Amino acid sequence: MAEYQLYCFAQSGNAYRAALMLNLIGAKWKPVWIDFFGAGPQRGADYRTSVNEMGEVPVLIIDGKKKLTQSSVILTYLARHSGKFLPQGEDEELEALRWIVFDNQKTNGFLGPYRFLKNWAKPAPDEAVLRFLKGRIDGNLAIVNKRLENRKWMLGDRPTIADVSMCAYLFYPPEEYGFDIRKDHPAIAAWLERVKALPNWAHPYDLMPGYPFGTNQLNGKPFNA
Ligand SMILES: N[C@@H](CCC(=O)N[C@@H](CS)C(=O)NCC(=O)O)C(=O)O
Repeated sequence: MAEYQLYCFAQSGNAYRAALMLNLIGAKWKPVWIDFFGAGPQRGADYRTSVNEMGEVPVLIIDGKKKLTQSSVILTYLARHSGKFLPQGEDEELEALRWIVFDNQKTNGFLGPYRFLKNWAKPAPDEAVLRFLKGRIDGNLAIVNKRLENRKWMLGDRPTIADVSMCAYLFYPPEEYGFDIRKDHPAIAAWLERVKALPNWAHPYDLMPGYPFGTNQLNGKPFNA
């Protein structure tokens, strides 16, 4: 089986999609810690030339040769190559893509910036900005909750990459948001329990270095690259 390296950091839900998928398919992989909040290499010219021209994580390196970026692309590649969490047939593929795009833009696309502004942005954000984002988050999560009221998984009766993508920011602690997604959206809460029960599931802070904040530790334990 291929060996993988994943450029990531603990607080990144976008990177968590890839880290979780690697774990769920039982891949041999190692995180490469990006000091996103400190030195911020992703903003430098070097990173953009030699790692990712988009200046982002996640970046997946396959067997030291092939490189992929964008969590949706990484999930698609890993599903195709492992045969796991793979949507079957054109209709399911398109349906998975539809929810992954919705997720990237509307659910995690708002949750990510909201959580960043609330916890780490300097200077602190304007309350009106947070209120606007929270309104969008509530509306968009309600759409996902409704979808899950009569389905076990995003596409139906089997977990796929649409689930791995959608859960990206939802396992981070409620204290980091200042609201409890599970309490507000019961169908999402039940689905998150199903995701959590998948073999090899792990919390973002146990998969990617950078927690506690400001360290390169793996959830309080030394991390050896
Ligand atoms: N659509 C991308 C989003 C990736 C993304 O925005 N990653 C953030 C970290 S969570 C990043 O690297 N941002 C670069 C920066 O803000 O400097 C994906 O799904 O991979």
